[in-house]
Amino acid sequence: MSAAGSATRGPGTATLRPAVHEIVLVNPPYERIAAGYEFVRHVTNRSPSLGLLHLAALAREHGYRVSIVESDVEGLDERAVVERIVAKAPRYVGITLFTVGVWSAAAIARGVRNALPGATVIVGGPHVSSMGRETLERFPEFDLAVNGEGEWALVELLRTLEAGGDLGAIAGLLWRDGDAVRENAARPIPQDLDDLPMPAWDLLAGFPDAYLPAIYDYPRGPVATIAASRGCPFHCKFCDTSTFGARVRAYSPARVVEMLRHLHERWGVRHVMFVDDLFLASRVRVTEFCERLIASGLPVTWTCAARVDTVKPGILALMKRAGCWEISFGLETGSNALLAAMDKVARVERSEEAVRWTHAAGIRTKGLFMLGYPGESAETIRATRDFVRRIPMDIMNLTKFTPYPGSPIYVDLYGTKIRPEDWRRMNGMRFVWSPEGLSVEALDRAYQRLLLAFYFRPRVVHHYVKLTLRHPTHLARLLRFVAGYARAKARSLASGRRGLLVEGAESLP
Ligand code: B12
Ligand code: SF4
Repeated sequence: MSAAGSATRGPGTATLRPAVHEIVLVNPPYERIAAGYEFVRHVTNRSPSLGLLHLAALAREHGYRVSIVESDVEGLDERAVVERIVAKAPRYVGITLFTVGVWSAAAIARGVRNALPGATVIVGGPHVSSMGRETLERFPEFDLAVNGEGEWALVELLRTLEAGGDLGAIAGLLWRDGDAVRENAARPIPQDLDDLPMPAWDLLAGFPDAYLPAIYDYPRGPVATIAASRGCPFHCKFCDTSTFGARVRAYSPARVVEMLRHLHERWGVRHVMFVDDLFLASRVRVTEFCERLIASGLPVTWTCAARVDTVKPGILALMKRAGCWEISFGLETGSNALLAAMDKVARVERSEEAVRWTHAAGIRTKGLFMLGYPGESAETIRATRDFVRRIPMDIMNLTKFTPYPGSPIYVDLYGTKIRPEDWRRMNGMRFVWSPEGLSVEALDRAYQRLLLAFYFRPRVVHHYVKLTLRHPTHLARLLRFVAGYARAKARSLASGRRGLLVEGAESLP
């Protein structure tokens, strides 16, 4: 099948190609902050899509003109994103897809297609890696989809499109052949990450200041993210590992330090968040990284995520010396029965030991928990509450259990049945499913109570007061949040409304 026949449409194509080599990469809007609650933005996470930064860097290196639209950070809704794209009249539009963003991405693609019938819309990202075929079948707005890691696939695809070559020959591609969706063989997994250029941070509007993580999740800005490795060999049942697969591959420690140096010297970055699934997959690599970072003298702190069974006092002490500020652990629950049901290897006792060791090393700990996993009950919720109150953890992150496509539990719960109507609700902040014996309402109440049980204690409050005073950036964000809340409250009182929600605000099913 030739590229010209399948991926481009309409007779007007040739005249609507003012910039043949331009691609606009889009992180669609995800935030569904109801009108009236906009002040919440002052404290939420504004990290960019690292995937788009990687794609942009390699495409640029191959001669394409690339721009990036970070919708939420730039405050753009779907209509504004379409206007931004149309103004550039690109030949290609690439959209990154999380499950929760599919509908929004489809609305953007529709708008682009209407205004620029010659443009080709390509999608990729975690949702495509698990639901590529279903997504193309359901959303005719998307022309092409790339499965898995996208850097080399995108460059090959753009070249093939321009040469009118054979789409059937591009590994990892899903494409349309008349009414049928064809899925090519998977791409060999790239082994050497050092081959990749540095992420194209210079293409982000307002980088680095506009891209702060959530309040209290970093000591001081500016902040940037890096994925120093890809892949995870474990199979926790709630986790979608379809993009990077089971084999862990990593940048060399020297290259990671080079990235930190670039971020610090070029952009003044003072804190880096490593977003690897398993930063501590290799103790040898992390040891070398820490030693190199210490030797470099760079004044940069960092955070990472680790499994509880990969930390030991020795490596923690070294990480602390190298500037590690916080480690996130997937603790999930205080119930061993639930940990077993999730196919987690570690048990509560090991989690507790890891948190204590990390705390003793002087590194903050963030516990990632979920509520509502199959098997959750009043008893397991109590066990989690007791657990979070007894361990010396600093931040508790509680998500509402969501069976993401691509995770083994999705198949257990839904079989092979696709539930696209749930996709747009899958942001980890809504229960789209509840275990037997517990209603969504009961889970919502338990959710509030668990967070209060952890945070409203003298030790934790004292910790946050200290943190706020030591790092005034948080104080500034907090004050903007409080001022925004006060303004919203005053407006709602003045208009005779009882709540902050502005009428007509979007509500999801
Ligand atoms: C950092 C991170 C975040 C950050 C930044 C998100 C972002 N926009 O990138 C924050 C904290 C904001 C976040 C939030 C959420 N996240 Co998150 N996040 C991650 C994490 C840990 C790393 C992502 C990353 O940077 N990877 C490295 C880069 C290089 O990879 P990448 O972005 O996937 O891009 C590559 C490919 O996907 C592909 N690609 C991507 N886009 C495109 C586009 C085109 C056109 C092409 C051709 C290719 C392509 O090529 C890229 C380069 O190889 C992943 C876990 C993981 N292993 O990926 C979870 C993960 C992506 N998150 C997940 C989820 C569920 C969420 C939330 C919905 C809920 C939650 N858990 O908090 C929210 C809300 C989403 C949102 N955007 O607001 C799931 C996604 C599952 C799904 N099917 O949707 C993941 C996979 C975790 C998991 N294992 O379950 N997340
Ligand atoms: S939760 Fe962490 S350890 Fe488990 S499969 Fe996902 S990335 Fe790997």
